[in-house]
Amino acid sequence: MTTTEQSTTDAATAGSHATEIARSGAATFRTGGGSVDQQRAASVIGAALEGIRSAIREQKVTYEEFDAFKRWLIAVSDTGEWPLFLDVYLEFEVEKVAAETQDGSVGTILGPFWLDGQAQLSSPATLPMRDDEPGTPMILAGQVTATDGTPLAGAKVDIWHTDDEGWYSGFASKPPAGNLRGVVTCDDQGRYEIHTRKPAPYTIPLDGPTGQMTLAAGWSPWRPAHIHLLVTAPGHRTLTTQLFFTGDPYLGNDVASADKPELTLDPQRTGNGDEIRSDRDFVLEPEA
Ligand code: MBD
Ligand code: FE
Repeated sequence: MTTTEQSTTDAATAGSHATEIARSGAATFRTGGGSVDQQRAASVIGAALEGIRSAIREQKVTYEEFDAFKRWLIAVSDTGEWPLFLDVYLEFEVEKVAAETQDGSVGTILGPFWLDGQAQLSSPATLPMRDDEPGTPMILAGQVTATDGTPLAGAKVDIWHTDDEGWYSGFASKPPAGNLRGVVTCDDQGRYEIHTRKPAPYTIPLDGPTGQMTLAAGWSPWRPAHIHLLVTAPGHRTLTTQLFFTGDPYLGNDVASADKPELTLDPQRTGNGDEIRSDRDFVLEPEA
């Protein structure tokens, strides 16, 4: 994994990095498959194509529109926005299918901005941040247990989120590499405590084809502020989730359709300056 200093933050910069990560299969905690059964290929690909063909028939799509669609698909490739587009507009449906057979805490989509090789920390931990990191100081704490209630000693909480301006380190030029990202090992009772800054709502890049398509349709390009988490423990199924904030103006209108009522935090003031705190336990299902 290389994390180079980027001089600009445009759709193509973030997109090509996300494409590189997706292509490498770095997110191996969830990769699988490999062999494609012919019947499965025919039924899934056939259904997907038929969905598009029926849209063409029903909407009486013109050659001008078909040509614009081709150019748009080429732009998605040129800017490396396939991970962004797929994770914003389709991943939530895949996650719902996966959730049908997953017990334990409620999950949601991974998205395109997870990075491997981040700071390894022990609870209680403070995420890597700038000396003058802007935003409201926030503590997220809780316990990781198995579905039978057993505390999972040594569970890990991999956390990443935007800064107070909505930028992700590793994808935008402003925050330094590794900012507001880390993998926190829980204590011997599976407890974790993470000190960070409250993230801000986020718009997908508006200068790339995914954002342009979103604006062309008059849809909101915003995601509510959120904290991404991967909660892992040996012998247990990884929980991929996000946490949101009560009162966020974009809740219920997430461009990525990934917010769920069960995932909303209601942080309280701790009395230490303007610091806030939320407590959240996670339940992991034993691996099949
Ligand atoms: C994000 O920050 C995100 O989490 C998802 C899923 C898609 C686009 C941007
Ligand atoms: Fe995100």
